[in-house]
Amino acid sequence: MSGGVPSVLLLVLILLVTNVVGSTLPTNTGPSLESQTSGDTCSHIQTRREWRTLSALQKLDFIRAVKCLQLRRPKHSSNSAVKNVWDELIETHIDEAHKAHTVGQFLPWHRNYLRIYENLLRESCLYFGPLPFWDQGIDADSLLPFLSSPIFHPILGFGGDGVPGTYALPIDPYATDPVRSSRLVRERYKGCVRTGPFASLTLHLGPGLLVTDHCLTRDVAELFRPQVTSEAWSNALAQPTFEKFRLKIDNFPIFPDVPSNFSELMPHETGHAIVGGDLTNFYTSPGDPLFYLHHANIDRVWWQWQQLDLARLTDISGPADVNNLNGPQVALNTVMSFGTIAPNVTVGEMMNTALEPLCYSYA
Ligand SMILES: *[C@@H]1O[C@H](CO)[C@@H](O)[C@H](O)[C@H]1NC(C)=O
Ligand SMILES: *[C@@H]1O[C@H](CO)[C@@H](O)[C@H](O)[C@H]1NC(C)=O
Ligand SMILES: [Cu+2]
Repeated sequence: MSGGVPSVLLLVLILLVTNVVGSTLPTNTGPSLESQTSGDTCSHIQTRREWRTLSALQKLDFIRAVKCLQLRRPKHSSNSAVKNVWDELIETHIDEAHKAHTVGQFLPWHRNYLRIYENLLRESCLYFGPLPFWDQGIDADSLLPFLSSPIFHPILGFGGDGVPGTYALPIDPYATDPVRSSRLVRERYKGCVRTGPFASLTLHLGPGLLVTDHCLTRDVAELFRPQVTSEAWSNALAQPTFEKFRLKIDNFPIFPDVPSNFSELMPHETGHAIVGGDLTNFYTSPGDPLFYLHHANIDRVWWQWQQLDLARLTDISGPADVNNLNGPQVALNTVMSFGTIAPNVTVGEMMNTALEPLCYSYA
């Protein structure tokens, strides 16, 4: 290893320099998100990988790029609280939250949200490695505590738990208002993350609909381990229809039915719940960089389920409107929106990852 150290240091230096130089450039310098026609064959397929299969250099380069996004100016947001493109991604998730959860377009919406994120990493921060996912089943199946997972590593991961006593959750003046509530699960904001690359991250939106400058918070919890074991994910994969599949992945409780007993939660919510803090918030969960690794895993399981029978590449269902769960169903031509950060797409464009505009698979 000793012979490799100087070149490792050199590469880290180059990465740091590109980061600093790059941060003075305008945000959108790369090719347009929409340069290809949906449904076209891909000229290149990117493979997404589990975090622990990345090399140390790939991990460091990914973390560099994530930190770079936290310095890039917003693309089009006119909200003065939005200081950078990281905040603008969060703003998009806040604004679209009611149209993207507990509904049939939950999986396709998040598939495009990940694509937007990946494109930003590539175009604005020159990250060309694999988009990583976090297979929580590996950690949940093991006998070790979650905090010993490589995902929480202080250098080659995303830092550790919240530190008690370092964060005071603000009061939500609308806590019981079904529309304006920030949906804060108060006992899950243990404290600020004080280790790792995001120890000094300042989030400018949230938690929830509150607008406060705050640290990244967590409260890593073992309690929900059984709901993210590989068995829990396999149970979803065994479902015969999209309708059954999506309900085995995500069955987000409708406000105000936030359960005190989380044992009924599905793997999607549980992935949020095991990390705690910002990641538990309905609106502002993308403040924690782990959001994207968790959602890439959800997307991977949908991809796996689709691979089992190619007829599933057009199987979509579920209510289109969270306020009318017995109303119209989502369809391939349902349009989904992404705030100021990217153009609309249809559900149909998000079905086959082997075609434009997606062009990826999972290892
Ligand atoms: C939560 O619910 C499950 C089953 O519904 C039950 O087995 C468990 O004891 C409950 N836990 C608590 C803390 O109430
Ligand atoms: C995007 O879709 C939304 C509906 O989800 C619609 O209100 C909006 O006008 C669309 N925007 C564009 C530019 O087509
Ligand atoms: Cu979401």
